[in-house]
Amino acid sequence: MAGILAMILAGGEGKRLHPLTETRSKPAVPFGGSYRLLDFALNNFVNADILKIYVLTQFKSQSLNIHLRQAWHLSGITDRFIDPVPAQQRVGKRWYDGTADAIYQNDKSIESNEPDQVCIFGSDHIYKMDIRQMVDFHKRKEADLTVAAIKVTKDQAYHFGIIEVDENGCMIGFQEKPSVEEAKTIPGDPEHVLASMGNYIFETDTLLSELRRDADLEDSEHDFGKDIIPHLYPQGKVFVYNFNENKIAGEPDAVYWRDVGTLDAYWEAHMDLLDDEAPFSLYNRKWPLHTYHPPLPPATFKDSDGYKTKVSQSLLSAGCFILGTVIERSVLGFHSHIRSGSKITETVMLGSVKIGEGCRITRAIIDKNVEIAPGTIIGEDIEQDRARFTVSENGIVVIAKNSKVGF
Ligand code: ADQ
Ligand code: ADP
Repeated sequence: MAGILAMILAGGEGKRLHPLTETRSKPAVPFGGSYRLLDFALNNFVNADILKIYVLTQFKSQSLNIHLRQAWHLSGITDRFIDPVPAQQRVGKRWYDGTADAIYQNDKSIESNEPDQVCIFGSDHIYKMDIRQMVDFHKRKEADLTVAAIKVTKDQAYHFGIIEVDENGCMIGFQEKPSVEEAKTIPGDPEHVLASMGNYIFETDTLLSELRRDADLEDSEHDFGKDIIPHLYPQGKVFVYNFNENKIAGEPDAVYWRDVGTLDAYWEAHMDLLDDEAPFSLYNRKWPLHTYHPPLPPATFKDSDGYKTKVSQSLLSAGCFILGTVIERSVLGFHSHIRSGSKITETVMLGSVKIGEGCRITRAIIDKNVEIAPGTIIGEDIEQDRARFTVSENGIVVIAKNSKVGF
């Protein structure tokens, strides 16, 4: 994989994940107790031995930078690197426009590495992909650009770039976020569309010439989905890599790819981790999920004040300290402290949350550094919760970072 350069787009604002993205960019949002969203894209590259990686940041990137330094610091005597690249106004006094502009503004970094191919991947999704298999496909097809794609139900079409493909895997149609009515369904399968995953492999020459051409256009939004792909595919050398064919040892046959762009999707993806037959496993030793682990003691469980601690179908991270509490179907980040007589159900805690005695919390997302007073009840009376907190469409209560509740 020596001739490959990776550029991970990690500047997303994540407006629909508010308030989780009030203080951090979307790729920095914690996930699964120990990880951040960006970790999944990074693991896909690192586990595929692609180790020249730029991470392009823009909005509220401080916690992402800290995480990259703590978890993903590559240094030393080789030419491998994982480097954060903040928006630097290298082309005039402006931040990044669309995703293509983010890459265009860093064209000199591409040139200086002299790669044969450049992988441009998003960092907003939960999935495992052996990117080597997509690179092999790209080379076999002698493509100028390869776009990764996955089958999704038609009702989701308006979120994605929708692809039409011929029998050789060549792209013959592309609509960026069409309406559900207008989206082109898969031939013979009117319920599904083929969605772009926002992951691209370019031949370096094609990429640089396309970016420079597009940069001069006044009516362009400088976005891969809106501008670059629609211009490039009619030339006949854009191919579509079917993600369903990506195979990783130790993984189930069905691939998993989860957009966690909304609070409900974020919560549901956590519940997926807790199923008996979890569609996304954190345990495959052949595909380790690297991340930063702070120096904390193991999770500790004690019975207290006559209350028994009982934990089922849950993930608890290091530093958790649980006294006399019932925890069901929940994911607790580092350093969650819960005092006796409480019950926590179907709840996601992002870390350093303190919960007092006798609380009942159901179907909630609790951001970092939140303190909850003894006797607080959350998630049982949604109308009352709506007055105090953000509540998602499906009724998940979200408590913002640093909140003090009930004091
Ligand atoms: P979108 O979902 O709209 O569509 P977009 O907002 O362009 O995705 O974000 C793509 C990636 O780039 C994300 O990882 C995001 O964090 C990052 N990003 C966004 N703006 C950025 C900027 N200015 N600088 C740096 N990083 C930035 C895209 C495609 C669709 C495809 C979906 C798949 O356009 O065709 O179907 O992704 O989710
Ligand atoms: P996270 O909640 O994502 O884990 P951390 O608490 O680990 O975030 O780190 C957040 C970092 O961002 C801290 O270093 C903090 O000082 C910095 N930070 C937070 N808000 C701002 C802000 N408005 N401007 C600049 N830096 C900020």
